[in-house]
Amino acid sequence: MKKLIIINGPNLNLLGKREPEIYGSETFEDYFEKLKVKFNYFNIEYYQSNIEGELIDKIQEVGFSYDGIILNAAAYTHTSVGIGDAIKAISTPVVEVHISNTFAREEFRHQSFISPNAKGVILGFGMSSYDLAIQSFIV
Ligand code: CA2
Repeated sequence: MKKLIIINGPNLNLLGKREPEIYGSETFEDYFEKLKVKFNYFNIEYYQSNIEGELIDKIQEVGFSYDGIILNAAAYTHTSVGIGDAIKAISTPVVEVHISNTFAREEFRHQSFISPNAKGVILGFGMSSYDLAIQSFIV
């Protein structure tokens, strides 16, 4: 069974609780339960942190043994050389995910330190972006 992990960055613990017009009204924990049922042929874990170094630690921890990382680094996407370097250093493929279409938003969200070393990028499909990213591991 393929082992995947969804890693969410800062403030994504607020999903379903704040700004529903941008990010929807479902908590990630509730959505994650549905994903586990739908993709029951994958072993899928979930990790969230608001702390850049903790995200890097987790990427290093799983990055040589898991089959895939689905990463929404949230605001660190646009700022973190450290997370970008971590993704470059590991062997597990990373699919970058965003709930919103970052290219339809402010200019500073058009830059990503993740994309150059990601296997692919899925953005703008709401929470379904995670679903689509998991589907990319069906081969
Ligand atoms: O669209 C995405 O998934 C983002 O990664 C979300 C980040 C944003 O900085 C990126 O540019 C695009 C922000 C996550 C904040 O999540 C919240 C959720 C609910 C309420 C407030 C913030």
